Amino acid sequence: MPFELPALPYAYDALEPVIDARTVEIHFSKHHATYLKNLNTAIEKHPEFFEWPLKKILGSLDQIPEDIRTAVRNNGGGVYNHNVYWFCLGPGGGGQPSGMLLDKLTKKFGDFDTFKTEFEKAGLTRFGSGYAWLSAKPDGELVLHSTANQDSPLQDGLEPILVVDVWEHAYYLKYQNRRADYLASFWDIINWKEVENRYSAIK
Ligand code: MN3
Repeated sequence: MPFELPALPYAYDALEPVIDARTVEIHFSKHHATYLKNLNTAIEKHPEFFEWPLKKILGSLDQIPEDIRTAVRNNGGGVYNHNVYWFCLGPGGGGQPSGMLLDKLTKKFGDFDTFKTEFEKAGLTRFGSGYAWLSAKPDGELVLHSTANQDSPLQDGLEPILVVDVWEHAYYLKYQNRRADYLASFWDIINWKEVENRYSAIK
């Protein structure tokens, strides 16, 4: 069975005014959908990998046949990374996490505002296209990092908790070259409940 995209869990205009409806529509229905189409086209050459969960594929790229490995890395990452992105966001978001995640963030960064500053810096300093992530090691330790292009934390054995897409297609219609403004506004649409659930699930 080919891979499929989950339905976007809200309307295209639900992230306004932080992300405009047109950007969400193009990002989801064109960019994200194209990664999916290209992933399926690549896997069709070795259809036994349709049996593997996408997470397993991205965490074991060395087991993927060489003739499709780069296509799977780029397009499989493109599918998976955007899945995380869309589900970390939502209308009525913002504020800050609670419980164990807030506790761990405070231990790691000193306070929540310092974490925000460091996360924005990771997004701002990712040269070219990519993502900034809050990920977790298998033991729960939080890791702040960024990846290039469509590379995924799964390739490094990390579990993604929160992500911001800093490809220009994620923000250019509204923010043009002002990636810093996009990153500063991003906090208002984070669905912390979902992010907390992602973190709890690794335990
Ligand atoms: Mn994108």
